[in-house]
Amino acid sequence: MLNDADPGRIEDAIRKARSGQRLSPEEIRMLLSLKDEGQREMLFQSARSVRSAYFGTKIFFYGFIYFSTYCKNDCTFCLFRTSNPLAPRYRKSANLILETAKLIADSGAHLIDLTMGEDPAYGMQTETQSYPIAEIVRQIKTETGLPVMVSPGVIPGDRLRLLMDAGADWYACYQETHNRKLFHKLRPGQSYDERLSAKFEAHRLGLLIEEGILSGAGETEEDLVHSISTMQLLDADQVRTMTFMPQRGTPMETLRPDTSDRELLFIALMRLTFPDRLIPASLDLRGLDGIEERLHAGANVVTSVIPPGKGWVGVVRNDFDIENSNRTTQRVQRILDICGLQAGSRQDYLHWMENRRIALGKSRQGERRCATL
Ligand code: SAM
Ligand code: MD0
Ligand code: SF4
Repeated sequence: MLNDADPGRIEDAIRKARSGQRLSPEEIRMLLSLKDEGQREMLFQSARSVRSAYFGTKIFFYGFIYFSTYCKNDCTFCLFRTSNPLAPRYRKSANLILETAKLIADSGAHLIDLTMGEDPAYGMQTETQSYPIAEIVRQIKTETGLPVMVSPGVIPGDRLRLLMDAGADWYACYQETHNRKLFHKLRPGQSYDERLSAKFEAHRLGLLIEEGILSGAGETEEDLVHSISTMQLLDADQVRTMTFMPQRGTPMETLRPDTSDRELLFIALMRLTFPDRLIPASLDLRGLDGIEERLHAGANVVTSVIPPGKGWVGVVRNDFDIENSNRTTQRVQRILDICGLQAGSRQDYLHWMENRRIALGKSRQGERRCATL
């Protein structure tokens, strides 16, 4: 067993990661179990310098529009699970969605994240063969010109294509864990393989994908090692982790909330493992107060920007730091100033997306060439 308190081994592992070499499961476990403040800071400092090597001081903002909180699933960690009578339920009108998207765009955001529970009301309309989410994507794209991420849950390839044809750029669908047993505890009645292959399919179609896991929801360090390799297998364009927060009226309500220590270590580890990718710092966890430590750990996208006064909710801290305008780009800008960081331009973000698509195109050509061999 490697002695994780041995600074030499930590420096070796960090140096190895920075030179682009893959870390061994032991090294990942060692970095994930750092307790000593000085050693944690060594990891965070290297994550920040890797970030600046690829992104300079540029940070991106994602607006969040959770347009339907109805859901047919019963995830044990989620406030909006179908059998939770305490969940605030709504379906927002297309007009309010569009109005809010324009507000978010005018506030300097780089992308709109359109999220919903797996609400059957937004499924394919058989009689008209129309797909309501695609219509919303098309309108937002036309009105704001911003890149659009869709988080509709698990949907089949033909719907993914309809969303892409309507202008969607990203598909976000988090596995929560890559431990199948834990997955079925967190997402009872759902298929692990279906959820994972939806992301491979989205990539095959040409969408950018975001993978995500929960931290503090019962996973082991071994599970986190497996998550790193699964994220590498997916070649995910954006990777995230969110600290599990207990929700009223859910089976996991009484679990003791975890600190964000593990989330921060995992963010730094993802930065070392995926140096040129996007890694979120979500306002949906500890609000504005939680952003600095996540940027300090190597994140480079501030997500869950929500304008006040429109009755919108978040997913995790559904009504936290919204009506006081703390989830606005203006407030986040102050944190960037403190951290010596700055908001990237729209062009910077589009340029990153273009480069990513080119890289993906090349790797797909490589795969095809191998397949013919
Ligand atoms: N319904 C869609 C789905 O499940 O894919 C989109 C909803 S949104 C992406 C839900 C995400 O928020 C989950 O995948 C999970 O990662 C995160 N989340 C939900 N409840 C949470 C909680 N109590 N603590 C931390 N993260 C949570
Ligand atoms: C966030 N509240 O970015 C949002 C949400 C879903 N694609 C994102 C979890 O934290
Ligand atoms: Fe529904 Fe998504 Fe919540 Fe699961 S995480 S209950 S699919 S909204």
